[in-house]
Amino acid sequence: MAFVYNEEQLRDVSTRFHIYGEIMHAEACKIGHINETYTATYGQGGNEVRYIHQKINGKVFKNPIQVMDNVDRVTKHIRQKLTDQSETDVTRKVLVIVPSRDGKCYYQDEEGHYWRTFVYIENIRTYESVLSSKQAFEAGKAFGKFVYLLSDMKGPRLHETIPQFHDVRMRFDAFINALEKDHFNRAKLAQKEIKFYEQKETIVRKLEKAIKAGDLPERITHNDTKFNNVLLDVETDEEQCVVDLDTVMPGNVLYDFGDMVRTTTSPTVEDELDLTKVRMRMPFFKNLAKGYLSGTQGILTKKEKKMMAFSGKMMTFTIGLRFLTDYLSGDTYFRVHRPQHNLDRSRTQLKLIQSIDRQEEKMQQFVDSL
Ligand code: GN1
Ligand code: MG
Repeated sequence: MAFVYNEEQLRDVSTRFHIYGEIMHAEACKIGHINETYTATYGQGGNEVRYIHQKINGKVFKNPIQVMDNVDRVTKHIRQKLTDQSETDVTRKVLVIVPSRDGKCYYQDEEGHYWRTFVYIENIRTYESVLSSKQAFEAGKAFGKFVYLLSDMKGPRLHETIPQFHDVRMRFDAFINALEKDHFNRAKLAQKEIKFYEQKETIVRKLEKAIKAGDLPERITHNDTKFNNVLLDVETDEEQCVVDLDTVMPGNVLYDFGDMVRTTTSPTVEDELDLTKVRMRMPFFKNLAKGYLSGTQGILTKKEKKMMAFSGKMMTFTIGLRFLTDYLSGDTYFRVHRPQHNLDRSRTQLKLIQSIDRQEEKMQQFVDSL
């Protein structure tokens, strides 16, 4: 359910970070299914400045300190690389963590919840669905660059902030398990969807096979490359920065590219009710792929590229399956705003999978031609 905005609590949190001004007001951000996010305006030195405060969902992220350790390392690395390349406006191009009063990347409140603060990036916009194929290009470029910039990061392997996050076999088993239990007696309301997802187990097998064959090198990936996690400049519509770094961890590029196919090629939002509108549009896919390959600057292998069209289907399947599993399990994971919301979401993904199925060959042919 939607979270309740507690002004007093936020006021307290605001004093715990290394911010010089005083909080004036804050707004809860409704986007995102997991964490609680607030945009807070401060009076500071006679100016108004904004910060993002976020309460990390401790049920989803069991070890928030590890999450912040990853975010800290990754943002520092990218900042260093951008600075080395003499980029300007670096604080708009990578998130800046505002430390707590005791110099940590987070603050733990009396109830044990973890909070963090980022510098707010001004003059940007995010969208729930794409408005133009140029936006798809920009999203591809942004997340491609992200993987590229992190490809030479040294040091220990990043923490797996959610173990097996994109392990589609595990997700499939969890679905079967929820279905067998059917605790909420909802399976009867989702017969068609259940059948569809069951029959698509071939997707799971194909990915398993590629991983086993060593076709997909481990990379540092973002793992939540939804279009609304790209900040676009208000004036130019050009990508500035990617956000939501909680699931940055070891992965493979199919996770990142696939989730972009899911969120940048259909004109619809993720929970669109008019299913006739849901479809994978080729010009958007083409721009997305061009953007991604320009951002990754030649680091992708032939085998990775060979699976790019498939990745769209695979990730739409994975996320759709998770929505359906959550529906069957009583909506405990994704925040819902209406009954059957998760079922609706799984249905939208189903339509998109069907549309990708019809075009997959052509999509891949295009990638091959690049
Ligand atoms: C969640 O909260 P948000 O929207 O950034 C989820 C993603 C899903 C996405 C589906 C940690 O991300 O994996 O793809 O919802 N994040 C987590 O909209 O589970
Ligand atoms: Mg997220």
